[in-house]
Amino acid sequence: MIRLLSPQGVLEGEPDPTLTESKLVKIMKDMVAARVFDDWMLRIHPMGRVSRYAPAEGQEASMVGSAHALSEVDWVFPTYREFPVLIARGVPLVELQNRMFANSRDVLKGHEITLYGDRWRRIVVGAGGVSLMAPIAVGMAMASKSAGEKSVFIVYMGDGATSKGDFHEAINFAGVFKTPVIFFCQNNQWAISVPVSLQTRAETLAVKAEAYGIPGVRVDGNDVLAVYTVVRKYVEAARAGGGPAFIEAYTYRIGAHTTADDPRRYRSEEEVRRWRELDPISRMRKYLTAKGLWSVEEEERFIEEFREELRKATEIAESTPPLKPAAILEDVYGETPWYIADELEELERYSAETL
Ligand SMILES: Cc1ncc(C[n+]2csc(CCOP(=O)(O)OP(=O)(O)O)c2C)c(N)n1
Ligand SMILES: [Mg+2]
Repeated sequence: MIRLLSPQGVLEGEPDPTLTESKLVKIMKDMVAARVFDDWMLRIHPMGRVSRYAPAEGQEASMVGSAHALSEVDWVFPTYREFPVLIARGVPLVELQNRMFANSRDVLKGHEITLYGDRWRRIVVGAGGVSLMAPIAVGMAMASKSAGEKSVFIVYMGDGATSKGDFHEAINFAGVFKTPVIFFCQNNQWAISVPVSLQTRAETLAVKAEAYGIPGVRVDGNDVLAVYTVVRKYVEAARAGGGPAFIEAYTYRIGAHTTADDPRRYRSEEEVRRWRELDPISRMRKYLTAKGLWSVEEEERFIEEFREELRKATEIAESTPPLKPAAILEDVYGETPWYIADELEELERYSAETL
């Protein structure tokens, strides 16, 4: 397992040279912002203000580190859990919250609950199905490569996704055609209530890459310097024509699978406690504080500011008028079939009468 920063925050290896001081601070801020976002969403969910949320606590280094290793021309395929990636990619909080509340400014018009995508930041909205985006990422990467572009495509997935057929078809195809795809797999130890030991008998997930003839590496997913360094290495190799790679970020999902899950039913408090000690944010905090680039006061100030920004963004999104129910069918059909048009008419009549 590749690790550059010890759990005590001591540098043990050589990070990528593009990790300048200002970049390190930006990465730290994005990780802290992601945790505040998580906390906020988990607070407003029980009030009935959002329907569902998938927390990312514990995985901030994997998500923020990988997102920062990309360039603007690269394409990102997040899952339902990658809010930290969206934050690191610069998605404005109001836009994110418009999506969460599915209001009339929702960029996706109510399609696909709690997943975000936009063309401008090259973020492809995910399908809820596990591993479904892997073949799509490979297809887009093939098209982009044959058009002579220099974009790399990163597809996020969980440990559970490596047991799905789509993943194996996608990685095989990517290997054969040397498509510029990074399969970024966060092994957070659980697929809802199913542990990794019931997903595979393989010693690691990274070894699966070997059968497809592509590089496969396991990186400490709670070490943001290692994640950034490894992802950047393979992203740039893919950009230069070296083909795909499979990266297993070894990490842990501290929270529930989603707000619809209760992990106390299938895992021990002791396991969670052990992983809390490996917290990715406190590791980076120790490292940056020792370098004189960060302090507790600075972090407190940043948290205050970010929370206020988030509160305002949530307020704006919540007070924006809701989508018209019929918007759910906009942008779905090139030419709306008659039976859908009939249903739309009925829906509009119904909403005019009852909403
Ligand atoms: C094809 C399919 N089967 C089942 C589900 C229900 N489901 C949603 S998330 C999930 C677990 C995914 O686990 P993993 O890939 O490890 O990702 P994680 O949630 O841990 O980030 C399952 C089974 C689904 N969305 N799609
Ligand atoms: Mg998982």
